[in-house]
Amino acid sequence: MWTAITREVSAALADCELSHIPRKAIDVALADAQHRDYRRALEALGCRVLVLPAEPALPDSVFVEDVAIVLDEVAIVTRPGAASRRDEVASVAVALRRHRPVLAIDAPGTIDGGDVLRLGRTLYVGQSARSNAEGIAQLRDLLAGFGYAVQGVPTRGCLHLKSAVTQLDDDTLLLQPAWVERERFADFRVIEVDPAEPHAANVVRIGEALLMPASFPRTRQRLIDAGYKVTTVDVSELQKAEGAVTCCSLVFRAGG
Ligand code: CIR
Repeated sequence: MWTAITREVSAALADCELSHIPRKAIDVALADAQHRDYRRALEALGCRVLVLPAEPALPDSVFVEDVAIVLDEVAIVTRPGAASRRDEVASVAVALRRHRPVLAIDAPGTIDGGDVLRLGRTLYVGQSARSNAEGIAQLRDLLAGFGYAVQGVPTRGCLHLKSAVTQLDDDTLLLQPAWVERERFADFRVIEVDPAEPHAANVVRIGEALLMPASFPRTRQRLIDAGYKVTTVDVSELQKAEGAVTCCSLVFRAGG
């Protein structure tokens, strides 16, 4: 059974961190409605969706992906690169402790979960403005005993590694070649985003199904043509906060 931890949109979402896109007015009520649709989409794909209450004082707290890495054996709560986001961690750690032993990244290490792409027993971690060498080294040490390798990957021009590359199936990645070198993933088949849709590489994979933003029809068509089953959800207001679809949930296997 798939479980997805999510958190309701903060009323302060408009005060979010922004790194690579200009600030635009965000309709928080619409963001809230879109987040509900996102949760319904996850349910339709077979997830049991847990919803943490909104954190009114933490603008980016809807983006729960960044505060934890959840593996089959263990969860790691991160120390987010943006100081404004560090108070998001504690409540997610409480929720995770019901499902996994929980370990933590400590200062001066930083990691954003959006930088962590697990492919089999290797965790690729974006060497971004949010995830530093100390955080990556700590993650490597924490996971060595569980049989996971941790490998840093340079990124450029994007917020997180998973802005640039996500997994479509065990052998295939969806990738934005302007933001990460394709050669870093030489063992994988790669489908590139449509050049007109630079932000389209971020998709949620639940088993055989994919969930992606509605705003990338060309890339979606590439995936459909390649035989994937693709569901879309309108996340325009969350995209204005530099979020997309993976960032709004922590998906893992739990319970029977
Ligand atoms: C931030 O800059 O931290 C938020 N405004 C957006 C975080 C999106 N997270 C993600 O894609 N994993």
